Formats: sequence, C-alpha cells, structure tokens
Amino acid sequence: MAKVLLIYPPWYTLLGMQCREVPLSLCSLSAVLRKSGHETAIYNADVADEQPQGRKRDINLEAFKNYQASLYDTGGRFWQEVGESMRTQHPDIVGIHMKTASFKSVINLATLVKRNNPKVPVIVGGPHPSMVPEDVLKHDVFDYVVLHEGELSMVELVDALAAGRVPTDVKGIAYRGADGKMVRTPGREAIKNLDELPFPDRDSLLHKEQYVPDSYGISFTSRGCPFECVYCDSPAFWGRKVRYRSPGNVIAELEEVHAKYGTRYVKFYDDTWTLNQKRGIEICETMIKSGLPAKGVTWQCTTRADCLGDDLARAMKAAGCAMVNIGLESASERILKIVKKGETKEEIEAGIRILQKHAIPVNLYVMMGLPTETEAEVEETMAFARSLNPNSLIPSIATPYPGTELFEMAKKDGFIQSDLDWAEFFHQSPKMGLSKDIAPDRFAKLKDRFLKTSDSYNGWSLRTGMVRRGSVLLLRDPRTFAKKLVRRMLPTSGATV
Ligand code: B12
Ligand code: SF4
Repeated sequence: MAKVLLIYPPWYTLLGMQCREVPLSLCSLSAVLRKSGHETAIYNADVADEQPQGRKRDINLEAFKNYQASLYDTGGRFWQEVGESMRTQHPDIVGIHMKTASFKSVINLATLVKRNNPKVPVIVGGPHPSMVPEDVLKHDVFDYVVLHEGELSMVELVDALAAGRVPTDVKGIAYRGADGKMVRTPGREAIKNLDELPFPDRDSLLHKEQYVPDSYGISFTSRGCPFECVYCDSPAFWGRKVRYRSPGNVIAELEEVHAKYGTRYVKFYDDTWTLNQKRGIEICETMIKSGLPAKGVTWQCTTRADCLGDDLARAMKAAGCAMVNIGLESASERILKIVKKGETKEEIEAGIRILQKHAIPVNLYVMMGLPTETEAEVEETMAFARSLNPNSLIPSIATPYPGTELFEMAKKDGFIQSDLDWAEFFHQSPKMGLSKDIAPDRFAKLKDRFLKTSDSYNGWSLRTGMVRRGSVLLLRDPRTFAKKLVRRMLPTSGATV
C-alpha cells in the first residue's frame, strides 16, 4: 500500500484567477488507486477562494507578464502552499497532471516535492507528457511519465513502486534508464469497457471548503473523437476510435454526485457528446427517468454542429440541457479545409439553428491566427460568428500543441524555435498565432480587436439575454424568477476557458 498525493498544478491561479471545477483526471486516478488498496489525496492548486473565476477577457498582457514572473519565482505564495501540502500529507508517491501550458509550473511543483523529500518518486501524466515524454524526462525532477489513458498504467506503476520493484513490466509508461536515456515500455491497449471504471473519486479532494456544489458536476460519457482537426490533440491522445459509457452508468454517477454534493449543474467534457445521436437520446431519456431534470439539474456539453438533429435537440432540451459549446473556428471555407474541420460553414450554421429552434443556448468557439489566414478572413469569422447570434463567443488564438498536425505545420513555417517556452502555449497567449500572411504588428492589433469584439459581444448578449429571459419569466412565474435571482447571486463553479 502506498500513499499517493495527486496534484493538479496551478495555472489559472498564477494568472490571478481560479478554476473551481474538480480535476476529473486525478479523481479518476484516485478512484482506481483506492480500489487497488492505495491511499490517496488530491490537491488542486488551481482553486483559491479569494481569486475571481477564470474568464477569458481577464487574460491580458499584464496578467500574462505576472504569470511569467510567478512561474520563475518558486518562493511565491502558490509554491509555498504546495510545499505546505507536501509537509502535511507525507506522500510516498506524487502524481502530477500536466498540460503544455502548465509544463513549467509542474517543473516547479516537482522541484518542491524533491526539495521536501528527494526519495519520493514523481509521476507525471496528461496531454503534454504523453506527446513529448523525452522532453519531459530531460528534467530529473520527473521519474516516470504515464502515457495517454492513465488508470491502468498508474495502478500497476504504483503497485510496482510500493513493492520496491523497477516497473519494467508496466505497459504504457516512460522513464530514464540506467544510461540516462528514455525507456518507453510497450503501449497499453485502451480500456474496452469504460463502465468498468469506478466513478471518479471526488471525496479525496483536499480543501473542500473552496468548492461549491456545482464544482463536482464534471463528467464525461465517452473517450475519443473520430475527426481530425489539425489543432486538436484528441485524435493523437485518445485515438479516433470512440469508446462509450452506457447511459445507465453515466446517469448513476450523476445521481450519486447530486445526492452527495447537491450538484445542480453538470458539465460534460466529452469531445463530441452527440456523436452517436441515438445514444444521446438514450442518455436524455435515462436522465429524465432518473428525475434529475425535475429536481432542477441542468447540464451542458460540447459537440459538433454536424452531429445534431431535431429529435436529439428536442430530447436534450427536455432533459435539462442548458448550453451547448460548438466550434465554428473560422468562417473561411478555405481555412476550414486547411484545418481539416470536416464541416462547411452552412453545416455549422444549420446545427446552431437546430439548437436555437429548441431554445438551447450556444457558446461558439472562434479562432484566429491559423496558418495562411488573412486579415480579411479574420474579419469574416467575426462577422459571421456574430450573425449566428450565439449566446457567447469563445475566442482562441491558434496554438500548436505537441502531437497535433498544427504543431508540424507551425514547425514547417518556422514558428517553432529551439528556445521555445511551453508556458507561452495557450489560447490567449500574446505569443501565439501562426499566420505568416499578417505582419506581426498588424497581427497584435487584430488579436486585440478579436478578443475585445468577443468581449463586447458577450457583454451585450448577456445583458439582452438576461433582460429577455427575465421579463418572460417574471411575467409567467414570479416565484421561479425570484428563486433564480437568488441562485445567480450565489457563487458558482465558473465558466473557464
Ligand atoms: C475539461 C478540460 C478543461 C477544463 C479543466 C477543468 C478541470 N478542473 O479539469 C478547463 C476548461 C478549465 C480547461 C482549461 C484549459 N485547457 Co483543457 N481540456 C479539457 C478537456 C475537454 C477534458 C479534460 C478531461 O477532464 N478529460 C477526462 C480525463 C479523464 O482525461 P485526462 O484529463 O486526459 O486524464 C487522463 C490522462 O491524461 C491521464 N492523466 C492525466 N493527468 C495525469 C496525472 C498522472 C499523475 C497520471 C499518472 C496520469 C494522468 O490519465 C487520465 C485518466 O485516463 C480536454 C480535452 C480532452 N478530450 O481530454 C481539454 C484539454 C486537456 N485542454 C487543453 C488546453 C489547451 C487547455 C487550456 C490551456 C486552454 C487555454 N485556456 O488556453 C486551459 C489550461 C488550464 C490549466 N489549468 O492548465 C488541451 C491540452 C493540450 C495540451 N497539449 O496541453 C486539451 C487536450 C484540448 C485539446 N483537444 O486540445 N480544460
Ligand atoms: S476539435 Fe473536436 S471534432 Fe475536431 S478532432 Fe478535436 S474533438 Fe474532434
């Protein structure tokens, strides 16, 4: 038996914000480790009571500069808190989640862990180390990388370490061999039946006082996506074969979460929630039968506009769907082809109209800075996006994550330098953008306008939407109006980017 401390690194907190959502990856790992007899605790350094919720418009140049500075200041507040959690938890093993953007932050964390106790093995997993394990293992504060889907490999790795064995027989991991070179064990086959996984363990989170009931409503119903958008790491990470949980298994988890934590809002983080529309309807029917919507539980999901039909949207509305996130990315057909979106503008518009017909609010992802994109195309995207009348726009600057085709394109175009800094790789970073066709000074101005236009659209949409919905509700049902008003004033888990 080992005591494992699982850490979600600070990122939003370094940017002066926070993300109050439970980290599903670590909750899932904790569940399987506990099932195998290990002890666990989950420390989430991205939640901090006093900081405002993460909102895209808050990431400005000033915040970015502070963020960069805080990454290199290991004496700073966040890092002290992490050291404190090491001292109070006394773990035998530490596991840390790592995205590309949090690479530097995780190095700092691991340094603190080793400073505290050099004998504690540090295991990292997540999108970034799965794609560039060799690069990660150059840093000797990391001992093991768990590649891709982590549950089974992590249990076997912890079992081996707890027994004092060198984990040469554990599939799906990488580590430094005796000669200092990376050893990569054979790949692990994906878990066939996701229903066999225990429900993510939300109980082992430390500092529960920092969460609100809706923080626990993070869930997924499938893993993988069959599409091949060049900017997304899902195809390379999960593979293009999609695995599904059964509707009964999904809803049983939501019932448990609602009963335990009083959660009333669920965010499904599947890549394409409605990929199989028949199954989507089944989930909605199972949800209705469970009585969750009648208890006021609502939810959101992310999907593609070309995976939406009338029957499904009707079922989603009836089951309490309160928001769907859809990617438009670009309104230029030329760019949509370059990024292998596999959808046309018309298809995207048609899908959005179906949701709107059923009064399901839409968040629309838009991107700028894609390879060969012109200024006119960026303008076209913004104009078209607004004409679709979504409830909000979520703008991103094209970012080439390792393992994606976009990364290879960026390399070919000379955007990836040998002195690259992974901490600059995120969707609002002032350092991102891959269009050679827009001069750098023009690009900076255009980017600013792109983000500001989205902000002002969102502000306008929020105000008009609230007034419209509020007036209708006030006239029809003043009691519910009053209840909703009170709920809106209470803290939420927040919409993060
Ligand atoms: C939910 C989500 C978020 C939420 C996170 C909320 C939360 N508290 O968890 C929000 C919206 C806040 C978010 C923010 C961002 N995200 Co995000 N997000 C996702 C999403 C949609 C699902 C993640 C998830 O929960 N999956 C389910 C769990 C079970 O899978 P998992 O996290 O991959 O974990 C498994 C393995 O990775 C591994 N594993 C993970 N961690 C560890 C740790 C150890 C020790 C071990 C052994 C194994 C292991 O085992 C797990 C179980 O199998 C993914 C896309 C996707 N399909 O995965 C993008 C994704 C992870 N996000 C991404 C990005 C870029 C971001 C942002 C940088 C966006 C931005 N603002 O610019 C920020 C960064 C935030 C941060 N704190 O670092 C990219 C990451 C690419 C990369 N190379 O880093 C992804 C892959 C999207 C994409 N397709 O490109 N995100
Ligand atoms: S962006 Fe969405 S549709 Fe495209 S590959 Fe990624 S998850 Fe699939």
